[in-house]
Amino acid sequence: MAASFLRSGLAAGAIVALVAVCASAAAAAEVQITIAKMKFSPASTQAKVGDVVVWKNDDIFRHSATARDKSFDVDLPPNSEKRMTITQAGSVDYYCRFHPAMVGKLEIAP
Ligand SMILES: [Cu+2]
Repeated sequence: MAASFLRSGLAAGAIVALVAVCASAAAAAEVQITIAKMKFSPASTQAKVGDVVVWKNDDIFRHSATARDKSFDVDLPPNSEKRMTITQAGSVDYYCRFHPAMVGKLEIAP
């Protein structure tokens, strides 16, 4: 009796969680990628088409976020911030044109 009550309670909870996930999937989100001390952070970012990437350069150096597949090339002067709307799904490796050892990855869901 107690066990079946618990089980139905869990099922109801799972349905509520599923609805919440679907609702959030429909809305575009902002994902921030910060450059500090010559590093992209986070190094790997998950996003989806329609989301906006906010590139933020906290360094005193000029950087760029340049896609290896050339799908984007964002110039980032010192202490600047730029917004980029994602229009295409895929896995995109990017780097900094000025410091090629600086690398990151965007995993974009459709
Ligand atoms: Cu750089």
